[in-house]
Amino acid sequence: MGDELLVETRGAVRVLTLNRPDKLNALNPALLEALADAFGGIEAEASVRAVLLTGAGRGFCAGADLTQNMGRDARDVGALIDKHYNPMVWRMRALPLPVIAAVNGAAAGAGANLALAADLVIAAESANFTEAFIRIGLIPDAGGTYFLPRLIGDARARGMAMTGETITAAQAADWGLIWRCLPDSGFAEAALEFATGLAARPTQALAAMKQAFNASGANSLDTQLELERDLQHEMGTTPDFAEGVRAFIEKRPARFTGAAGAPIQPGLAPRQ
Ligand code: T3D
Repeated sequence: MGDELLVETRGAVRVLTLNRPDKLNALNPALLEALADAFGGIEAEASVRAVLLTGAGRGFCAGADLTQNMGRDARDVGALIDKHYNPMVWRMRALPLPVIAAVNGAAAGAGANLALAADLVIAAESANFTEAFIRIGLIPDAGGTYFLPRLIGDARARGMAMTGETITAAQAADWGLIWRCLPDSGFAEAALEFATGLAARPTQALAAMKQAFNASGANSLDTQLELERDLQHEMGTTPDFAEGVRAFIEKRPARFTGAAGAPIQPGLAPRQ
C-alpha cells in the first residue's frame, strides 16, 4: 500500500487521513482501494471503537481525481462507482462502529458525500461543501442523492446539487447537513478528542443505533418499533448497560468496555 491513506491508531480511535494534499486529497484508485481495505478490516479489532476520517493539508477531499480518472477517453463512470465508491459507502454505513468525518477544508463532489456517509460530521469553520458534480455534467454519487434530502430536505438538496454552489461549514451546521462547525484553531485536536469521547461510549449501543438509523429510511413505524425492541433486547444483555445503571445509582462516571451482550433470542415475534 502507498501513502495515499495514513492509517494510525490513537487510543481506541482508528484515524484515517486522506493524504494527497497537493490535489486536495482527490480520490484516485489507490486511495479508494486503501480506504476500502482500511474500513474492511476494522471491526475485527476489538480495541478500536471509533473511526476518524480526515484530510491532510488544506483540503478534506475534492472528489474524484479528475486528472487521473476522467477527461482522456470516454470512461465507464458507472463501473468506477460500482467498483470503488459504492463498496466504500456500504462499508462505512455497515461498520458497527461510529465513523466521524472531520472535514478540515474543502469537501467537493464524492469528497463531500464521503463525509456525509459518516455517522457524524464535524467541520472546521473554514471548511466547505460543494456538490460539484453538475459543474462537470455528473449527478451526485457516493450516496449524495440519498443523504442530502434526508439531512437537509428536498429543496436544499436539489439546490446544492443543481447549482453546485459552495456551502460554508457554518451554513452546513445551520442546515443540519453536519453535526457541528468548530474553530479552525485546534480543529485536529478537537476532532480527536470528539472521536475519543465516542470511543469511550457503549460501543454495542452505538452499533445498534447505527443499524436502527440506517434501517429507518426504508421501514414503516411498525417495523422500526420491532427493530428497536429487538435491538434493545440485545442491549439489555450488555455489560455496558449493567455498568451504566450501576454507575448512575452509585453516582459515579460509568466505565464502558464496549463488550458484546447476548445475541437476539429467537422467538421475539413481530407485533400482530
Ligand atoms: O472518475 C470517477 O471516479 C467518477 C466519479 C466521480 C465522482 C466525483 O467526485 S465528480 C466531482 C469531482 N470533483 C470536482 O469536480 C471538484 C474539483 N475541484 C474543485 O472544484 C476545486 O479544487 C475546489 C472547489 C474543491 C477547491 O478549490 P480551491 O480554489 O480551493 O483549490 P484549487 O486551486 O482548485 O485546487 C488545488 C489543487 O488541487 C489544484 O492543483 P494545482 O493547480 O495546484 O496543481 C487542483 O487542480 C487540484 N485539484 C482539486 N480538485 C481536484 C484536483 N486535482 C484532481 N482532481 C480533483 N478533483
